[in-house]
Amino acid sequence: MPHSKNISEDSFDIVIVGAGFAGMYMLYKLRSMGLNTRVYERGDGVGGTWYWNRYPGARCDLESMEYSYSFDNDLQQEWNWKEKYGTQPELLKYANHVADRFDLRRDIEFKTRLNSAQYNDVTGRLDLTTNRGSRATAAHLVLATGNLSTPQPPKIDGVADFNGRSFHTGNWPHVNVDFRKRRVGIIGTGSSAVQAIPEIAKQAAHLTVFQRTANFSIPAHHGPLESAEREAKKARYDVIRASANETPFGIAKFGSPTQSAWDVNGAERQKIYEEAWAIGGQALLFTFTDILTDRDANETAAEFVRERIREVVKDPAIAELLCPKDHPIGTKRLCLDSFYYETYNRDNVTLIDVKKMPISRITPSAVVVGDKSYEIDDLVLATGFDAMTGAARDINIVGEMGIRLSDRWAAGPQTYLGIMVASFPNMYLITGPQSPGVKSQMILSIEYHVEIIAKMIDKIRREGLRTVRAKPEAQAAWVEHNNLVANKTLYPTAASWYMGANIPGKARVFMPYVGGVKEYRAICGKVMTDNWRGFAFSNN
Ligand code: NA7
Repeated sequence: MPHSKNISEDSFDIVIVGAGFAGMYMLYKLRSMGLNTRVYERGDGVGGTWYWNRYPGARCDLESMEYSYSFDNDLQQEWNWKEKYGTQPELLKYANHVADRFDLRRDIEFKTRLNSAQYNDVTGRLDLTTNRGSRATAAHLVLATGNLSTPQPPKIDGVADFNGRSFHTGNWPHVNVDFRKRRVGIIGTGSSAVQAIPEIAKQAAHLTVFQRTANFSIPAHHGPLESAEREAKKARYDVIRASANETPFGIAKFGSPTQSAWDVNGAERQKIYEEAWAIGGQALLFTFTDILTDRDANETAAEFVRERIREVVKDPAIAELLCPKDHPIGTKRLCLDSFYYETYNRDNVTLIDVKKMPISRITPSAVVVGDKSYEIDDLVLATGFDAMTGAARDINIVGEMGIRLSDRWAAGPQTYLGIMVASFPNMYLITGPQSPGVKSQMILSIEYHVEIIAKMIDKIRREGLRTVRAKPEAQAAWVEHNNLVANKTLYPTAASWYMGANIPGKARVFMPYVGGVKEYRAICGKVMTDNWRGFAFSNN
């Protein structure tokens, strides 16, 4: 691993945690400001999500021409996406290309996990320790730790005793996993499973899917990205990037809908849904203004999808099991698939409902549901992540006067704009809770936060200041606003990872900001022009 000449120093201007898309751009930006920056990355390569999630079929659910960096025009012009939705290998290759192109690796310490970060009330710096036993101090700490980066194995008796091969989708081996002639069991039917199941089913002797909650999935209509389309988009890249900022979720392709589901009659509605279905992906959620606010409007879209499931899946009982009925469509992350429902027509695939009768235990060779034992060779855990707060809470973070982040967030995360936490000076989050992050095109939101954080650090340096803090009253008002906005929508009605509902004992609080990217940028813009309203810059 190449190191900069600074590697042996233990005093940095800034330490960044994570070398995914957020950490890499933050490093690039701060280095361009001449700052002594170090990145700690627990993996031995860059790419974050795309470094860890190597399961078969892993790909982004947003189109690559949008889900990519915009900060450097040469970069976006020279890189040629091969497929409409980037596959994990292609996205990882892109991340590596960026690291090489901007010579980022020399400031990244791989296989290094930040264990603790303590604000020192005397020095005004952060004292840091790592899993390698090293110590450092930094004037600023940026958590670029990702929102879906703490894999959660299920809390099922015996899971650790399984004797065959066992994999979590979020921590997949770096070698090809061959499922041929194997009896495979997969637990979970979220986005990761929906992508992995069709691919594993193609190989395995038999695949048993243990489903607790059915999810809505929409065909991606995935395919190669023709060069004519790619070049046409590149020619308009500035327009595409700018218009993304004007949309609810930061996706240029999906602007704000203009009519209610009730502005049209049933036949017209059906036609609009069919057109969205043909486009694929998230299009269905952008058909009407009230899809995510009016339960009845939502139900028209949900039923449209259930009808498609019933058309595809030949066994009516299996089709019904696959039809989600316990949450409004879109209130859990909408899955994108390639032949997911078709997979249940295969002879080598069995769907087991573990809703009424949960998995009781895992033995060394089987998954046990009630009194029935499903013998398997391989176990795939597609059971998700401690989303949005897991990675930060895994680090022992202590702010002013000994305040622990894990205590502060015990009843749910509280941030100002998803960027800072009151009582934690000079510590910044990229796409933290209460920002659009996971409810937007992530890279766009990452770039925006990186630029804001860089401006804050620049101000401190230029003006000879020492610290910036989020004001507690500004944070409280922001959290309240966030909840107010969420409560006007259907989102909080679903037991989703947005709500922390997938982790037993985790506070149930709706975490992302869902007022939209355009609105969020307007608010942040106003904060900045209003002399950084809600932030306190000082000399102490
Ligand atoms: P998700 O979406 O959190 O899905 C996890 C799945 O695992 C979900 O179907 C869960 O069922 C299931 N699960 C978890 N624990 C159990 C137990 N104990 N028994 C049965 N089933 C269980 O994670 P993904 O990795 O698929 O996707 C995460 C995000 O990554 C996704 O939204 C994209 O943004 C990318 P449940 O719904 O809790 O009943």
